[in-house]
Amino acid sequence: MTEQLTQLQSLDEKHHIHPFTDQGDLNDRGTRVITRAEGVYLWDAHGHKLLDGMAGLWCVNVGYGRKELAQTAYDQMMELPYYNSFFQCTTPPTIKLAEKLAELAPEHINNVFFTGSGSDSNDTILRLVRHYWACRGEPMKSVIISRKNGYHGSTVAGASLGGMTWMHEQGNLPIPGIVHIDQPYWFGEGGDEDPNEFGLRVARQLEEKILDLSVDRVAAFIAEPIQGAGGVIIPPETYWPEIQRICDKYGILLISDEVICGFGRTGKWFGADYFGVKPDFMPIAKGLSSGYLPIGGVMISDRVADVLKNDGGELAHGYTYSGHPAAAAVALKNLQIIQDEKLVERVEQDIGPYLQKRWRELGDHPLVGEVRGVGLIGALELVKDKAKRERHPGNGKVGTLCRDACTANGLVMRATGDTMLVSPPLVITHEQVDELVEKARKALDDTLQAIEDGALAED
Ligand code: PXG
Repeated sequence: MTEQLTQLQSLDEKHHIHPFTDQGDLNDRGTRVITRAEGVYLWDAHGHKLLDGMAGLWCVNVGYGRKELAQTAYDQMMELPYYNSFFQCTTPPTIKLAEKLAELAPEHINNVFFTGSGSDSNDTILRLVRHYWACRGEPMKSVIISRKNGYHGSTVAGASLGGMTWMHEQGNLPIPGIVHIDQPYWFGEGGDEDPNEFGLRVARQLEEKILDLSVDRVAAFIAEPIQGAGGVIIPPETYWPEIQRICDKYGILLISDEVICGFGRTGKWFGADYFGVKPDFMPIAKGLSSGYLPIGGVMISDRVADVLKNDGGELAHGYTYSGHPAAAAVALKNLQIIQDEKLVERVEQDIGPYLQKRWRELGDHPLVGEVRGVGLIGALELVKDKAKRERHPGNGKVGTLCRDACTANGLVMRATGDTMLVSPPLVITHEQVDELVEKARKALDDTLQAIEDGALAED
């Protein structure tokens, strides 16, 4: 395999531009080629086994190696591999998936527009939100308020709605009509304020921004129930109820980005259910098909769908792969597995509490300044001084050290700056949670040792 691997790495270097990757750095190290997977484990081309603490990219909810999903794709491709949902057509699995999603979503949400990914979903939402207000005779209502350090995808609207300034720097973003308020990140930005007071204060920035811009210009507010890529940021308890109050008071649409939180991650079907909020739009993707085939969607509340369906005329929007039959059939089967195996209930009542209990034990490690999590999602803040919540020098260097130590110890964990993140498949067992936590602790020890050996010295 080594010779074959060297050849693959050289071809990769020549021909493949990777997403979210420093290509020079990658080529120096050589691409890690993942060759197979089963359950919660991955194997790379060297034959190294890794516990996938990230479920791919927060998406392989039912775990790897599900033969039923492969069989469903095969059967659907033999029957009808492709047809579209344009021009008064569609396919049976597309319709059945729409019905299933309406059953699973909160009661007031009964319609879906299909896309190919989470980014497509947020681009779609930007257009639908503005179209909705135009249909209501208020075309001036077009500004969408979003949050700094939010992640809503990588396309033009997705990256603009997102609040990652380092992404905005490439491609002249954000586009006009999108403004950002602060995130509810108490550990990083709350200072000495009580977390609940901090939560209220940052939520009220929404109200200030609406009044500042004038209500007649504001169309919607978008946020992830729990920020994922930004660092598993779980808002204080006071935050979401206040956001809901403000959206209700000013009649602006609420968009709950469920691309990560959806399909069981928090122990509820959707993050909106977990926080008890009532969104008008929910972008979905990832866990919808557990990543077996690419598919996304926009779930739409009845009050918005009624306007779009009755007063919207022809919808001038759609993708070749909107409602793709093979992807829809696989998504439907995936949802069936989640229901049959009671994976959402399992996250709420069994494996979620167990992961949270074991994960919190890492709080006693000298490097860890905060441990937090909900359901099967967790974060560790790596710090120099716990009491002061002070970071190590190097701007994310400790996170990178720890991530590499995890990989060396057979665990995939993601680092956002100096915040370590996990989001394992929903099927992870108790023994595998023990393995995850033990490997994470070993990686923390190795990271601390590296710091003591001078790994940050040049900073
Ligand atoms: N919304 C949210 C909340 C997401 O997390 C998207 C939209 C975009 O989805 P697509 O399918 O277009 O990627 C996402 C995606 C990371 C990472 O490193 C996170 C995502 C994607 C890639 C990497 O944490 N989230």
